[in-house]
Amino acid sequence: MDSIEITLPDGSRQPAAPGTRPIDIARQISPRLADAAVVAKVDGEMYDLTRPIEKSAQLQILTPRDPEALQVYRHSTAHLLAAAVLELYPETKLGIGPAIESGFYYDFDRATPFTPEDLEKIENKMWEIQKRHLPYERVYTRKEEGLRKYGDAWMKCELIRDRAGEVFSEYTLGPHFIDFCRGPHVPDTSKIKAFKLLSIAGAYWRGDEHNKQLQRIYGTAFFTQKELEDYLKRLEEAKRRDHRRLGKELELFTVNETVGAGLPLWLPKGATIRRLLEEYILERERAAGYQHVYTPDLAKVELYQRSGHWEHYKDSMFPPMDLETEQMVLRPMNCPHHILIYESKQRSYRDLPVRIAELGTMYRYERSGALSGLSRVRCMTLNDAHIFCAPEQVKEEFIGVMKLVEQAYKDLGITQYSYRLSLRDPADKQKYVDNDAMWALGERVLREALDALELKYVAAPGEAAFYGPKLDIQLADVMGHEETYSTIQVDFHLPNQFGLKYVGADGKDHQPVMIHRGVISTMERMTSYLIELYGGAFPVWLAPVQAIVLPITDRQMEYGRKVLADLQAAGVRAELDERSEKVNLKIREAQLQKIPYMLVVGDREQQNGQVAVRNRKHGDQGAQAVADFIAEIRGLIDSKTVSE
Ligand code: TSB
Ligand code: ZN
Repeated sequence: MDSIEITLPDGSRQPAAPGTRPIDIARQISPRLADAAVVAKVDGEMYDLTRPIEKSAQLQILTPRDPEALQVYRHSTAHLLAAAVLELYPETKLGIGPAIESGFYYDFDRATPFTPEDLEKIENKMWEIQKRHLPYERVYTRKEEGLRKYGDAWMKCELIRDRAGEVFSEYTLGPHFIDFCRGPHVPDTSKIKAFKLLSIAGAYWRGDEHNKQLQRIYGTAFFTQKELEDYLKRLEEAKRRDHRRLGKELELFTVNETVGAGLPLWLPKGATIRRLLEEYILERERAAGYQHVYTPDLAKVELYQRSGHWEHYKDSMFPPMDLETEQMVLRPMNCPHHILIYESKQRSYRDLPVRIAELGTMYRYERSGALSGLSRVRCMTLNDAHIFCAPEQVKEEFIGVMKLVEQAYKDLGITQYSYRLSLRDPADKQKYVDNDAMWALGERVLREALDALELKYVAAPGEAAFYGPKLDIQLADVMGHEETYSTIQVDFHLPNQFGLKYVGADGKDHQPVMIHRGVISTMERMTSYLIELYGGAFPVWLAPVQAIVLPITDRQMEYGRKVLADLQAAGVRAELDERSEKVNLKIREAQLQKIPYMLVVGDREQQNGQVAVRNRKHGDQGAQAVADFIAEIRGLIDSKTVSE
């Protein structure tokens, strides 16, 4: 064959010699494209720019504008990292080095632990190699030859042995570095312009704790220095706001290994915030016609066999406990208990909608690697409710829940959120109830409600609950990482499983529809979000300590106690710093605790029945009569003002 045909994304075709490389075609199109090119796609497969094309194919040249190009760029930087580590520490054995959402990592087996100083050295070495403009060259090796060549590089040998096929690809980087790798990569190291090594962590080979522990070096890379700097700034900000760090500093919660991972203990100040959230949402729900109940945290396995949790959700449940004659499980969800409450008496169409709500505690076996502070835990309390209604009431109920969500977000100061329509993955029969008509109906109902409210949303296949589609409200952290908070779910499955009924106007039995909904998510996850949103400086109404009285000397201690008593009598959460420390130190510490108001009292304030008000954000506010200050702070509390 003397000529092949290359088809470009615009549909144009051109003849080329076999062995033509994507970069050659890019050059023909324009020098600018060739310059910007990062990697190619040939017949949809990621492909090195310098890899010969041997048969007619579709060709696409990817530039920094394509998200997939960034992955290749980052993975190429991981190779650079591995090459630098081997130059500096030749005894190191290489594991794998993939791109990840936030950058890349490489796993190393080396007896001596890497130190932060090593990271700096490695980074400098990476720049040194980068300047050599070394090509990432794809070569092919036969299996047995590869095994011989990699010798004591045990992880690479394991990967090679696992590979199907006799021949595999590897990539060289200069005369001394070669890595068993599928590719592709950028054409040469001069393409790599901005990267940074970030941290060192332990990781098990192949993620299995029975395997050897390796050292993982994390880094990130961007196409431009500016993007890298922006990212590093956000990373700093994220560290500053990290709820796990603030949770410790502000004494909000703690995690104790003897209790277990993912089982946080709420300290008094964190518990205050939680109680406020709970009281807040219970009151809103009471006003919206919800009935609150209490149900136990566990039940017999049978209950979950009936609901379908056992079939579709078992992997996320704690294993059952054997009792004398029965098996009990910790509940992963509250729905079955609420269903039994609905079922506990006869319901007529006049009773609908029945809205059963509970701050329901549930237990999920989240994998240890996924756990994080309060945001992903194994024991959680959800602001949960199940609405049992007639089919024609679904839309109105949906709108009612949305109103609750909007009001709650306003009161909590949450302004940035997006909607996600979470659908099943029709191919996954294990994870989702198999009933096409039911899924289609649920999706239609949700889309109609979303359209009626004119909400913009993105559809996400594979994110539904096992029993039905849901509308999830997504909040992002400083790094742009999204999690689901509020959720509204339409369910035709559980009412059917439990044979739920109501007597219609026609005197006949009908089946209600169930709406599962959580307005402010779990207390754990919402608290983690609020800690980060406010960087620990909670709005006055949510602050665990709203004001602290700071006597200048022991002389004003008595007066300080009186001010404290007045504040507490007015329902203000206040403290008195009774230590014989300098007032400046007391102010500094109160400031670090992010207490909204510091009330300094000296002789003058005592004589005039005043306090010298200091705001954590705006500083000195001057002296004020105690009663005036109380009226002001009460105003902020009662109006749930979130700005300062
Ligand atoms: C809304 N049965 C429904 C309920 O009626 C239900 O449990 N839905 S859920 O599975 O989506 O969970 C509800 C919410 O709990 C999620 O939207 C999420 O905000 C929160 N959540 C889920 N898992 C965790 C976890 N591991 N840690 C903290 N919060 C979680
Ligand atoms: Zn539910």
